[in-house]
Amino acid sequence: AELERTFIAIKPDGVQRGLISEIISRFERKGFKLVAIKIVVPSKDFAQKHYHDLKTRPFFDGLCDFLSSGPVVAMVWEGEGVIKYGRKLIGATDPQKSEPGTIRGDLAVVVGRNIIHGSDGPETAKEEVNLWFKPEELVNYTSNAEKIIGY
Ligand code: DAT
Ligand code: MG
Repeated sequence: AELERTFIAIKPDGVQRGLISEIISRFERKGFKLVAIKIVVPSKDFAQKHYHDLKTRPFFDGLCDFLSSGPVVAMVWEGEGVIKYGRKLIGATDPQKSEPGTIRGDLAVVVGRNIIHGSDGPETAKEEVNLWFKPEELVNYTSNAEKIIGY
């Protein structure tokens, strides 16, 4: 089966707070498969491309300044239902409304510093994976675990 992929990024606040391994481990333990990862400081222009859907929002400029303010860990995760379930692992946009047990619910406090990004649907997932990664940066492999996990 053609496996679903999503784009996940640990934003500069998550990186600076030492939450890289905590965040990766939540996706890894769930059973999703990491197929691309790198650490980059995006330019403001790049951040504007990433968040282009939000360009009319009042917080757009501050959001793009923030995303480009430091290192971001960019990843692609693969697995059955990973786009939608990845959003569940992440929790609601505003950490005040994210449930405990979610990444934002457990680890973040305010909406402008919510530590992680995840694609919100199949179209944006494709778009974001293509924006952040070249095709050759995505690794195809079989993990020992995936047959046991069930995909
Ligand atoms: P999400 O990141 O959950 O997909 P989004 O796409 O609506 O949320 O917004 C992108 C980011 O913009 C979000 O992670 C944090 C910031 N943001 C959203 N709403 C905001 C608001 N009302 N004030 C400040 N920042 C906001
Ligand atoms: Mg979004």
